[in-house]
Amino acid sequence: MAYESILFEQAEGVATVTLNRPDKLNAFTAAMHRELAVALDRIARDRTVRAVLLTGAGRGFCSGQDLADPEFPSGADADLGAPLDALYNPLVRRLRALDRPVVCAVNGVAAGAGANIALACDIVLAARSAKFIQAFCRIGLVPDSGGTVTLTRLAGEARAKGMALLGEPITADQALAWGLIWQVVEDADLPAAAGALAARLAAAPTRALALTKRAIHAAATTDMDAQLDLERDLQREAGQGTDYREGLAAFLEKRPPVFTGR
Ligand code: LHQ
Repeated sequence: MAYESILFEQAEGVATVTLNRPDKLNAFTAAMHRELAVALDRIARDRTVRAVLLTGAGRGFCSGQDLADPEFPSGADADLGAPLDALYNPLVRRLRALDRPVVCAVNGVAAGAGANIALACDIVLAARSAKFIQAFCRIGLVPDSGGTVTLTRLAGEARAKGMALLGEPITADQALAWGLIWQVVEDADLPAAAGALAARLAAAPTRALALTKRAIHAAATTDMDAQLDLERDLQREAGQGTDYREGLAAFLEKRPPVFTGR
C-alpha cells in the first residue's frame, strides 16, 4: 500500500510510523486511520520488527480528529460513536495489544485523541516544547481513545478531571511530573533520543517485553492474588525462551547478551 497520510520506515528491527499531515498538525482523518491500521497489522505480522516508533511530522504531534474531514460525521443526527467504533478504538486496541514495545515521540502539541493515542503507547518521550491538551471539552465532547482510563490511572482523578474539564494545555515537564510520560528531552534532541530508545528496545528480549507489557496491562484490573498467578504463568513462558538462555549465559560468562527476540 502507498501511504499518503503517514510515513512508514523499517530498519534494523525498528518500524517508524510518522503521522504526516503537518499543515493540519497531523489531525486524524479516516484515511489516516486506514493507513495506520494497515501499517500496524503489517508490523504485527512481521517478526523482524522488534520495536515501533510513533511520531509526527512538522511542529505538531497530532491535533486529534480532523474536524473538517469530509468523512467525519456531521449534521444534527451525526453519530460520533461511529468513528470511535470504526477507527479510534481499534487503533488503541492495536497499540495496546501489539507484542512489541511502542515508543511515542511527542514532537509538538498533542491534542484531543492525539494526546490520548500518545498515552496509549508504552514509552512516551516528549520534546520540551510539546503540550498535551484534553481539547474535547472545548468543543462540547468527552475524552476518548482511552484517555479517561490512561489519564486517571497515570495522573490520578484530580489531575485527570482538571485536564479534561478545563481543557488547558499542560507542558511536557508537567506531564512528566504527573507521571503521564517517561521522559522530556530538548526539542532538537528528540529524534535522536527516541531513535536510540527504539533501537535499544529492538535489541532487547522482545518476547519477555511483550509478556511484561501484558502483565502491566492486567495489573490495572486485577488484585495481587490473581496477578501473582499471572506472573508465575508469564515467567514460565519467558523461561522457555531462547533469550532467557542467552541472558543467563551472558551474565554467567560476563559478556553482553545478544538477544534474538525469541
Ligand atoms: C486542524 C485541527 C483539527 C482540523 C489544527 N482539525 N484542522 C474522535 C471522533 C469522534 C468523536 C470526537 O472525538 C474524536 C477525537 C478528537 O480528537 S476530538 C478533538 C479534536 N481536536 C481538537 O479539538 C483540537 C483542535 N485544534 C486546536 O485546538 C489547535 O489547533 C491546537 C491547540 C491543537 C494547536 O493550536 P495552534 O498551534 O495555534 O495551531 P492552529 O490552530 O493554527 O492549527 C494549525 C492548522 O491546523 C490550522 O489550519 P490553517 O489552514 O488555518 O493553517 C488549523 O485549522 C489546523 N488544525 N487542529 N483537529
